[in-house]
Amino acid sequence: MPRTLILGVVGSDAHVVGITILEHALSAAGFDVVNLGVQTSQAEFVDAAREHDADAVLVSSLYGHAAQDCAGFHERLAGADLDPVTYVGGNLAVGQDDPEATRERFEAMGFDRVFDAETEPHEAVDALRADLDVRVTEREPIRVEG
Ligand code: B12
Repeated sequence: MPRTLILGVVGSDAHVVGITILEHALSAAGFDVVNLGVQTSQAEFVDAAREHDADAVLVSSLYGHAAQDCAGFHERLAGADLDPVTYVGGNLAVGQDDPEATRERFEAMGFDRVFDAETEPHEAVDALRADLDVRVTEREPIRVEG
């Protein structure tokens, strides 16, 4: 069964390039990706997670206001009786922040994993495969008869 992911940029943030690249990488890796695009509200993430019975919700934020935009997000998911794996990634704080402090802050908010702006798409793919217990099967070599 393919795993279903909800992906979007939260709040008023309009940076679209990162999630577009992530969408392609995750789809190519075999996930069903619902890309909500930019300027997505918490309510839209939660509605999509419910509608698609999502296994994971991936929140992106680049403009530095992720903490405000994500406040209460997990309470909202719990209120809808949903408990997907949640990731947040991008440029999560304003300016030159301490990456470790930022990670701890977002983990304390309930995110299962926190990714910085240096994240390569394959890192998200690897983390999801581990967290969602996706087994990658080697393809059988193509045999040519005769
Ligand atoms: C292009 C750009 C814009 C464009 C966006 C065009 C568009 N529609 O996408 C425009 C000009 C509109 C813009 C506007 C603004 N921008 Co701008 N922008 C950038 C810029 C130069 C590149 C972003 C980008 O496309 N990167 C390429 C992609 C591939 O990388 P990425 O977005 O980082 O995504 C990767 C990773 O972060 C990660 N990732 C991202 N999200 C997630 C989520 C998960 C779950 C995971 C696993 C991984 C992950 O994976 C992605 C793929 O590898 C960055 C600086 C920079 N070099 O990053 C500033 C930058 C993000 N912008 C910034 C700012 C401040 C703004 C504005 C607020 C400026 C202003 N005062 O108006 C506005 C905000 C407008 C808005 N409402 O969003 C700041 C943010 C500062 C901060 N966080 O402290 C930056 C860092 C520039 C800077 N150094 O100051 N911006």
